[in-house]
Amino acid sequence: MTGKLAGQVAVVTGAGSGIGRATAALFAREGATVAIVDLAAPAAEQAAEEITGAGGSARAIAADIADPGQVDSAFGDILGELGRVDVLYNNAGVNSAGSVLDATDEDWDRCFAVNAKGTFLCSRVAARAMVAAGRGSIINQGSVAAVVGVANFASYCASKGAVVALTRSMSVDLAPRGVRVNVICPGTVYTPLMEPMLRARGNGDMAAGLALTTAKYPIGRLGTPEEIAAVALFLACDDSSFLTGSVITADGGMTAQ
Ligand code: 1HS
Repeated sequence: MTGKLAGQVAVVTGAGSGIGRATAALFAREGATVAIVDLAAPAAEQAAEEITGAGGSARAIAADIADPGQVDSAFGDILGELGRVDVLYNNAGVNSAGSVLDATDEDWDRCFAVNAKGTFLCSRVAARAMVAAGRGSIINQGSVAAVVGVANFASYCASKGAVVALTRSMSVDLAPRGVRVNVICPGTVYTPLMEPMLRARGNGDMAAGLALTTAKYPIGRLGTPEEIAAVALFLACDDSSFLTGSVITADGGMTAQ
């Protein structure tokens, strides 16, 4: 451990599984007290227990980040108990298969409610605390789907494009106030979130969907949660002190081709 986040408070949304869980564990190993925010209370509590069991500091908070009241309540608890928010990783998200021909209103609304509005709601309350402290780092979760067109993924692509645009806007608003805002655009990482997409791509065959997806990545494999967590740590700590408004693709070369 190098203590890159020693003494800091980090909020990670969607930290009950996948990239968020790996990032929360890494942030804790680097000295942060981590608020594990997740829709699923049992997953949040298990992630927090894993961190505290390993000697780290964590709190579990169940919240739907698409719900303004739940976001305000969650951050009220975090600020009330921990007194500050130094890092916010807006990792929580949903995806939904479907092209413009067959995606439903509900697909669109849910993708935007969680991916775009959830990022906005959490950023608004965290940024107010960070501005008051004169420093902070907000990391948003974009996607390669915000950079290139992904077939059969209309609502998700659009919502992640909104996250990239929001990141840029927030970065110019907050830079003079000492708060940096950047976005990671991961390629596919094999997590529970991705299984519906992989299975759909393989017409019900997960192995076929995985092969078709992996073929899109020049590096020859999908990413791991830990590889994205390492990028989040870079953006969270002062190693990235001159970065704000940056779009960091972490995609095994997928968008380079
Ligand atoms: C879910 C993640 O943001 C990546 S979007 C899917 C891109 S690809 O792997 O299907 O090319």
